[in-house]
Amino acid sequence: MEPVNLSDYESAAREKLPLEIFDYYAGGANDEITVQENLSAYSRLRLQYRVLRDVSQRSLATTVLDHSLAFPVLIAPTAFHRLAHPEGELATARAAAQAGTIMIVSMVATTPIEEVAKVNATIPNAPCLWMQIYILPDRNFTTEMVHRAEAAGCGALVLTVDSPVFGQRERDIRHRFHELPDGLSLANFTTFNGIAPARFEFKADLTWEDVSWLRSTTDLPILLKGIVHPDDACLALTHGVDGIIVSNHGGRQLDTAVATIEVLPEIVDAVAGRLPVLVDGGIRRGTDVLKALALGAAAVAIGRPVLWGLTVAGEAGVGNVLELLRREMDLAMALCGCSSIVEINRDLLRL
Ligand code: FNR
Ligand code: LAC
Repeated sequence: MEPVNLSDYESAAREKLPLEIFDYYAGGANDEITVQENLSAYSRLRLQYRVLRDVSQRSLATTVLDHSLAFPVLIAPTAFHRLAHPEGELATARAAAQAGTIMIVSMVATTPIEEVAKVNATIPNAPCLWMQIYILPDRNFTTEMVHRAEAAGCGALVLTVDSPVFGQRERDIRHRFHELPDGLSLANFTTFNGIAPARFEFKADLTWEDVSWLRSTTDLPILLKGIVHPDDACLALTHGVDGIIVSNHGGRQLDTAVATIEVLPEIVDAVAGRLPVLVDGGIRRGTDVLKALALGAAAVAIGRPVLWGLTVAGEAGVGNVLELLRREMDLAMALCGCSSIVEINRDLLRL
């Protein structure tokens, strides 16, 4: 049956993927309480909609850091797209560009950033890509990665800060799923311009000093991804950061971490409009997007649903996942009495 919502895509992907790959994508840390909580926190929120507001003409368009988006849903960085589909990140990039939104390309992609950028550039009026990075213990390699992202035309860097060490993914431990199958590689970690590849390892001594260092290496906007505490949001402000993504890595790092939508309001209040705040984790419905925007998010990002779409039908599958969410959001706006993104505010939520 044709999938009619994002959850149908998950079911279809579960049928199609080898179990260890499905579990790598779907799973999280330890008991996966945060994986669940990211979802259930949205279902606990209730919308108190408005009526009689002429919603015949609606626009979902918005801008984030001066980048225009057709609707406020970005693609969160996720690793290893070629585990889902042979075209991998290239299919995802085409779908994002066609939909008029930004793909945040993972540093641990199975396609080099240059090739993803080349595909993005073939689509008229495509928003630019953003590049997600981890700061590795090897700063030279990290600097090279930043320069490659700049040269490839990426519009921002997304520094993931929730991973000084790797979370305990028990599904992967059970399946002994620790290596990519033959033929796939961490494509950004091959020799480039004579620079030898670094080993992919997290930097356990990562601090705000690394953020300042990264700031000094580039003029690109930098967003910090993985913030859940308002005090860290305030520190981000004093370290020259340009945006925040409230995220707990989809519940894959610290289990029993707070649901992102629950802490979004306090982070929005802490930064008080000085930075755009985005949020990811558990967004599966148009009403979830509306709730996140109502609580002050400039935009949201989705991770796993993109992998399900990619698994089921490559570029078309990712495109349909985005389109289903866009249509649901458009419907939710109409039923809430909102004709444009700026009309979505906290009054819509019964807290
Ligand atoms: C991720 N995520 C992630 N984040 C990141 O900064 N770099 C990465 O390489 C990855 N890789 C990755 C792989 C897989 C399989 C998943 C599911 C997630 C986290 C991702 O960007 C995002 O924070 C969450 O996926 C958002 O939650 P949902 O939408 O999956 O619920
Ligand atoms: C993950 C890493 C790669 O969540 O970010 O699997």
